[in-house]
Amino acid sequence: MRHSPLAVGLLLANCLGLGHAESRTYISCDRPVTCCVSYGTQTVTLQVQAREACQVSLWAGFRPTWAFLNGEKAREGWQHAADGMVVVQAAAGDALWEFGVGGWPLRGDGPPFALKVDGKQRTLMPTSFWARRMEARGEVKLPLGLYRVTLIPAYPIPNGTPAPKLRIGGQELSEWDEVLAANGRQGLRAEADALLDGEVGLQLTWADTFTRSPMREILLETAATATPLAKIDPPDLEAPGVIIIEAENYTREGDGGPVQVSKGEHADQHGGASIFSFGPGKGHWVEWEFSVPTAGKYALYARTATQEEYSLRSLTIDRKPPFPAAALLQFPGTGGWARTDATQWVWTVLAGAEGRPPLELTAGEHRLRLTTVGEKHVNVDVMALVPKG
Ligand SMILES: [Ca+2]
Repeated sequence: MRHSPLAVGLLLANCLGLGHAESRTYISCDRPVTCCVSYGTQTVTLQVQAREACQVSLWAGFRPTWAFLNGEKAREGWQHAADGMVVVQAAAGDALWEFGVGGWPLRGDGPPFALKVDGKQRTLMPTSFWARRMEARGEVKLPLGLYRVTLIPAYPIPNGTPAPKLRIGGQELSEWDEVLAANGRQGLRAEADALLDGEVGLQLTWADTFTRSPMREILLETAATATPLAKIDPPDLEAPGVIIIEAENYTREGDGGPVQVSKGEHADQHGGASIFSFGPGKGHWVEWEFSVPTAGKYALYARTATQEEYSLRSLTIDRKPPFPAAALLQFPGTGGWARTDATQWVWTVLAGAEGRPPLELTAGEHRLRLTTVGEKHVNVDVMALVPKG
């Protein structure tokens, strides 16, 4: 933090000043008055509660180049005495004085900046400035997907400046990596992609004192758009060459869990069991090892149930996405968890249909992994690899 204010709260009962060990007077006044002083880096804030007009002398430690009184520029009513001392003519009542060095800080409305999605401007974000904070708000409509978020400052941000915070779609991003963005500008990229859907509200707050607006634009870049999986008729599991992967026979899991194995607690389970508690931990993955007797192309089917509106998973085969859409597969909501109602188990096809390529598998051992994206559960009963002619 650039500002680590030393807050000095004091009640001055009389005309006495408050000093310290080196006999410096921090603050003094000619009438009984209540004051609170806080020191930042090259800023000083003085709150005064005075019953009558009075004169307050304050040690700032610098010669101020600007002052605000109650948020308004104050060119009068104060003066720099000498040696970092500032003398304020305080009126009766409450007052907030701020002093600092450098250009006049922005207050009130500032210039709006652009919010771009995949290079196209979608909206303008109006800005507002306070003593130690700027804020910008906006809204944009987006398809369900993962988005890379980059803030493009208007000028190089000095070292030691606190990090901005961006609330976007209910998530708060506050960890940033410095990157060279696609538009050739230095940017701050969120460490994690944001999962966004529908009307997405944005609120950027930046806790610092700004003499000019620090923001040029916010860039959202689509990392993956969700691919909805359609509910389909069950595949023929008895057909020649079909490889069955029972969900309950998973090999390992990580970054969340543990998944629970249901042995008869759910309706009509293939193989007598299924898994539940898959998710909601972000990034929770489950992996299955399976053996392919004959090399070839295979469609991949899954039987799942979820009471959620939908549930997102990424798919990898041997730790790699087999095709781009595998980064964000959207399992459909099925109306329940299939605890008692077997119709809540629904088949979908992940690969080898609906425009997605089949899996090309060599003979031998392979690993299939599903990783939670977002925070929604899905129950999995069984998966099937069906040879594609
Ligand atoms: Ca099963």
